[in-house]
This record gives sequence, structure tokens and C-alpha cells, in this order.
Amino acid sequence: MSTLHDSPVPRLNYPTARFLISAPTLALCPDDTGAEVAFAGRSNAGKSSAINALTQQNALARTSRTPGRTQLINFFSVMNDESRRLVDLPGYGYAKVPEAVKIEWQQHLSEYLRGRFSLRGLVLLMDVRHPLTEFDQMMLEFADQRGMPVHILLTKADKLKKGPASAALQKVRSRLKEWEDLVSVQLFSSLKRQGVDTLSQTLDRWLHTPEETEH
Ligand SMILES: Nc1nc2c(ncn2[C@@H]2O[C@H](COP(=O)(O)OP(=O)(O)OP(=O)(O)O)[C@@H](O)[C@H]2O)c(=O)[nH]1
Ligand SMILES: [Mg+2]
Repeated sequence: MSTLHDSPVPRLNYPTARFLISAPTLALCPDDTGAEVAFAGRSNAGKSSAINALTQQNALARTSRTPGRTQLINFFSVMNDESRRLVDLPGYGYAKVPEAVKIEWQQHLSEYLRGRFSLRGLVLLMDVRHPLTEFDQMMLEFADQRGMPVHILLTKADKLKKGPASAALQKVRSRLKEWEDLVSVQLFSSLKRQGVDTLSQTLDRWLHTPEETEH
């Protein structure tokens, strides 16, 4: 657990990120060692766009106007070091996907979230105009069961004026009061690059795991 008294952690250089591998199931993920952070959220919430904004690469994580395109668990390494990873999780809830496929994705997602030892934290993305869906609550519960921190990005903040955007932020914060030890929330816009630095500082803390504190 980090506290106010922790010494500053080194900044990671996210633009060094490189694609590692795509995995359809937990069993096919890279070795479960080192540290990783996963980006989760409903389909179209802006996960791939956020990874691209963070890494300053337009096409690292694919983005699409056709929601639901990211169906695999996509891994990216940071600083040429495969033991620090960013993970783009499959989007949830795309209406046009057959029910059986949706159930399968949900199973893979749940296996990954419960079973992945190296997972240090979850970045949970929600469209600022539609936060805290049933899926989002389910993700918070998964994280809570593991005592894992969650950093919420209220995405597409550029779609709201400043006043309504901060009102939305306050509302989400107050609804999450009971989770405040584990959960932090910020406004984010990939389009305007708003909030990228706050996000990278959170990831720096999560991915900074000296060997001696790993077990
Ligand atoms: N205005 C605006 N649009 C955005 C922003 N971020 C993403 N979008 C758009 O939202 C759509 C979905 O973005 P993606 O990043 O592909 O979303 P995703 O969560 O990865 O979606 P799946 O892979 O389907 O789960 C795309 O058309 C993006 O261009 C943003 O900050 N502002
Ligand atoms: Mg995506």
C-alpha cells in the first residue's frame, strides 16, 4: 500500500510501449510475473484510445468506430521490459455480439481479474455521460474482492462543458465514498489529452514493485 510518506517512484516512459501479444484466454496470457495494469470498461468507453493517448502512439491499441472490436486480451510492454505491462481488456456489452459470445468474454474477463497474480490495479473507464453502469459496479466488486486499487477515468470529458464535467466528477466521487480507500477518479479526454499525466502517475506507482515487496 502506498502512503503519503512513500518516496517518489521513478517515472516510466509510456511512449516506449510496444505490443507484446494478444491472448484469447487466461491460459494463453504471458507469464504471470512482474506487474501489469489492465484497462477495463464497457465497449466504446475509450480504452484503446486512452492507451494510445498515454503512449503517444496513434495505432498501438486499435480503436474503432465499430464497438467491440477488441475481443482479445492485448498486452503491451513498457520500457522494453516485458515484466511491466499494460493490458487492453475486451470491451463489455456490445449489443450486436451474440449472447453466447458475450458470456464467453465475460468468463475470460472474470478468470483474468480473479486469477492474474501480477495484476496490480485496474483502470476502469466510463463515459463521463454514463458512469457507473451495472458492468462498472461488477468490476468494482471484482477489485474489492482482491483488495486491488481501481483508478476511474471519466472519458470523453471533451463532450461536456467544464461545469457539467466537474459536476459529473463530484457525483461519481460521492457515489463511491464507501470505496474511497481503493478507488480514485479523474476526468479524462484522449482527444484533448486531458488527464494523461495524472493517469501516468497512478500507473507509475502501480508498476513500481521492487522485487522484495512482491510476495
Ligand atoms: N470525443 C472523444 N471521443 C473519444 C475519446 N476517446 C475515444 N473516443 C471515441 O470513442 C470511440 C471508441 O473508442 P475506443 O478507444 O475504440 O473504445 P474501446 O473502449 O477501446 O472500445 P472496445 O475496444 O470496443 O471495447 C472511438 O470512435 C473513439 O474515437 C475522447 O476522449 N473524446
Ligand atoms: Mg478497444
